[in-house]
Amino acid sequence: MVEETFTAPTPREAFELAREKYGAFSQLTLLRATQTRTQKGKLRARIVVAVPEEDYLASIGIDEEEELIGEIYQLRDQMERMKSAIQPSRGKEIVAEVKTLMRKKGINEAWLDRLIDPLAGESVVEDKSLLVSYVLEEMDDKLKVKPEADSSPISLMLVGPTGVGKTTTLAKLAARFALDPAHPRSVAILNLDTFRVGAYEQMEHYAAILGITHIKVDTVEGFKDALEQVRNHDTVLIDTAGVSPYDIGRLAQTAEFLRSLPAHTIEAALVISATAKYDDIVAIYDHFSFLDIGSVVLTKLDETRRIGEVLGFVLEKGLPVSYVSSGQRVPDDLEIADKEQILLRFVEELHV
Ligand SMILES: Nc1nc2c(ncn2[C@@H]2O[C@H](COP(=O)(O)OP(=O)(O)O)[C@@H](O)[C@H]2O)c(=O)[nH]1
Ligand SMILES: [Mg+2]
Repeated sequence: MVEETFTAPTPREAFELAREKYGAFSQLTLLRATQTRTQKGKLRARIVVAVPEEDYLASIGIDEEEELIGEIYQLRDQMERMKSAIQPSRGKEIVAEVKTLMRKKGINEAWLDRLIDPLAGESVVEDKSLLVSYVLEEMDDKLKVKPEADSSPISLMLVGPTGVGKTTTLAKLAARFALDPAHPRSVAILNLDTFRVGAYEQMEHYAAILGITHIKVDTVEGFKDALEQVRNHDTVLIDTAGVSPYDIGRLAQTAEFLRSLPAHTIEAALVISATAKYDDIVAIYDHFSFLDIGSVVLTKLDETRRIGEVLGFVLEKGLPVSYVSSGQRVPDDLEIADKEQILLRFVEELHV
């Protein structure tokens, strides 16, 4: 019950006011009645009536308010439902957009799918820049680079298709190691590239300038002998024939050389041109898969704007990058692979 006061000239009139307000069916109880006279001498009656609470609340419009609140809640529910109905497709759109962007920049589709698809329904797929950052962070996490051995012996064999820059890279590496002012190394080059006319003579000239050992090898026996001869060198660089992935004869001959390798002492580095397409890179990798590829050398970074294809490849295979080459100049255009630089370059490419 709520107590309410009514005033009128007489108590009866005051009660009638209460009746008027609450209607004939409301359980009104008269609690008190007082009669006063105004200063002008008029009679005033003041009564206090007990009003049932729901009638009182209804009279001050709480009903309407409740209704309104109810409606607001309903609207909110509706909006929530609409939002949750919209969100998955919004996520899907953003996922599609980011995948397209990354694929346009050369990143392998399967790698992206494996990375992004499990994120469905999470808030990261509702924001494009957030999702792009997520992909980049994952690249940063997964990209491996191979640090250069500082004092331990190095035996590196460069393999890869014709024309990717194996011989050029080998010449750069030879100079890098032989002329290192802090730790000059005793470098030997074993030259298995006996197919290309003039290749040996060219390297012989270069080796003479650097004052390093250079041995031509064209049989498996010769290879074993050569390895024996260079035992005292702390750096052995092996150049191989530019084996085209489709040239089985040469590949077999190289494989024969490779089978004669003392296990695990010579690292095979796969030389890949940054201009190559993802599928071609995979085909090349498969052709050299009889070798235990220890690292990847990226060449011709100066010839392309897209490093996404090679980046996608090393990410997919989990192969570390050891060196990057971005020009023909020997020995200048060669650097130890730097993760930040590779990723930074990819990020720059994302924006063009
Ligand atoms: N633009 C550019 N050209 C390169 C790079 N590395 C090698 N080359 C050139 O690619 C061509 C083939 O190089 P070569 O070392 O003979 O390749 P190989 O067949 O794998 O031994 C030569 O003209 C090189 O000068 C590079 O990083 N950038
Ligand atoms: Mg060559």
